[in-house]
Amino acid sequence: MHLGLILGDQLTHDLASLRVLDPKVDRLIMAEVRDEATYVKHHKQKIALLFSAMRHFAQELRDAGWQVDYYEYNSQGNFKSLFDVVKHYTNEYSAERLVLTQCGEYRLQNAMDREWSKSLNIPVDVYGDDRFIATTKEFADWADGRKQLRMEYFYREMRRKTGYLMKDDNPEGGQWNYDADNRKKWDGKTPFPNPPMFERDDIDREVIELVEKNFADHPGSLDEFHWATTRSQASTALGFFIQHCLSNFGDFQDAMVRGEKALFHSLLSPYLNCGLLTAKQVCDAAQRAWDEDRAPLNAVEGFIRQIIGWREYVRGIYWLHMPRYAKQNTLKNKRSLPRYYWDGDTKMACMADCFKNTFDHAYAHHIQRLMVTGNFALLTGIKPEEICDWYLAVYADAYDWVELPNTLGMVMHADGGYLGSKPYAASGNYIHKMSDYCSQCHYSVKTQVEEDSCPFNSLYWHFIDRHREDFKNNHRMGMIYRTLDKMKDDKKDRIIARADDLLSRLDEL
Ligand code: FAD
Ligand code: DLZ
Ligand code: SF4
Repeated sequence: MHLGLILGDQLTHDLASLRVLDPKVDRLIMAEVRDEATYVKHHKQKIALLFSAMRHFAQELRDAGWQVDYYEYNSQGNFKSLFDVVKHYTNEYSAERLVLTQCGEYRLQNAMDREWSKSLNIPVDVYGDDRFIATTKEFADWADGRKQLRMEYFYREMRRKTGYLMKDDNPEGGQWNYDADNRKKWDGKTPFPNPPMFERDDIDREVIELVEKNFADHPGSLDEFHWATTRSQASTALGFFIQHCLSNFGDFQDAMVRGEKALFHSLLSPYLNCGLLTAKQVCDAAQRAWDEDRAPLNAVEGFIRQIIGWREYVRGIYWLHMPRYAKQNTLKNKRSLPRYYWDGDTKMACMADCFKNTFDHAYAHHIQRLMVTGNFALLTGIKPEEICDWYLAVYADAYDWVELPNTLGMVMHADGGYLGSKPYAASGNYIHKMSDYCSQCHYSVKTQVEEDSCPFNSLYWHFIDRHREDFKNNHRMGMIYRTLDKMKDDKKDRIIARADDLLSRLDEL
């Protein structure tokens, strides 16, 4: 008999490994283990969501006729790692081989490739994860020979491959990308939908108690744990998004509003990443909304682009360049992560709101991650490794394959501009333009060098100034350097001095 290992982010019935196993003779194992739950200090909601979704999925598999051995956290045997569990069951059943679908994370796949087969003394068969639109080989072929990659060109390939928003060989509406129409500040009128809050069942309650007890020192709170933990709840979440949010998703995609968790964002990433939903299912639903005239093109295109474009693109980069990718630090950052990334306590209103969303919900929407907490880490020169570990820990959707390129590449520009052509550095002005944060902040977004001036304002110019050598040949940065060069010396000196002062006492801001 063969043994199939189903990982916590592989909760999909049509998984490649399940297709080659036979429920009549083979067995499946799933396991909650300390190594996976603590390789970073995952947010309590991330662990609860995953353990509960794993337990519900095991039940679905049994209902479908599979024999599943499910190892609950800290139960008999006290196994610490997936390997310990697998070894136990391969011995117990004298399994002839272990079968699995490729891991999402290099860390685990590499350990399997190097040690598992040898130590288990049986073959380990790994099948490609075909829940993604592109295979890793397809991406590598596309990237081959290109010095710099651009998401836009890869995305067009994926549009052609899937047929989403295509009319014969042309994009719907005549344009591939409607990003320019997706940058409105919230109009103060369009009401925010209330995302569904799912009722908790016995499995949820048991897991929540387990997490409270065993992971008390992990970040975040379980008080508002509303994530879907079953496939059917995740489908409800998808239906809700398509019906109530998608039509406004495009216009307000980059907007931020104090106290508003998600605006018109989908909140679907945790389900996509653990397998309760698939990319195809989600994009099919968006395409249907377009076909039936239920949402405008800038919204549907913007949404589909995030999934078949960005999501696939970052995964391709990850597998093409790991493990080297994780070690890059092109801007030579040395600073440690300020205290408030862990306790949320800062006078900067924008940062405080993003941290609150993060700790209360294990969620922040893209612009909060990119242009607030990420931008601040970029401007202040935080070590990529520390900020990457933070993003990997605090979000319910965080897995290395998607978090790392987004943080190290998109936010920190630590890959030398391989993933994105220009750093997403911005002063307080951008945050002011896209949100209502600044009107209620201790700091003033209008000034640069006063005692209460917005920290982003001087830190922005400090970043631009100190990285002149890194960016002087980047034509997309030309205007910025011309503005800096036109600045009067004494003004520039005062801005740099203000930023130096802030950098010397970051924890106090
Ligand atoms: P929506 O705005 O509704 O977008 C729809 C879907 O598109 C998302 O569910 C997601 O699957 C996909 N998507 C959107 N943007 C991206 C992107 N840049 N990369 C990959 N997929 C994308 N996303 C993760 O899934 N896991 C992560 O660990 C993660 N870490 C990030 C770290 C940083 C520093 C940044 C800037 C972004 C990160 N993202 C990550 C991307 C993005 O912020 C989240 O996917 C998104 O906020 C999830 O919320 P949502 O489902 O409401 O997204
Ligand atoms: C994220 C996570 C956590 C918190 N716990 C488990 C676990 O106990 N068992 C498991 O199989 N998977 C878990 N995961 C997801 C894994 O970390 C993920 O499957 C690997 O990183 C490979 O992508
Ligand atoms: Fe953030 Fe600066 Fe605005 Fe305060 S003034 S909310 S720190 S951008």
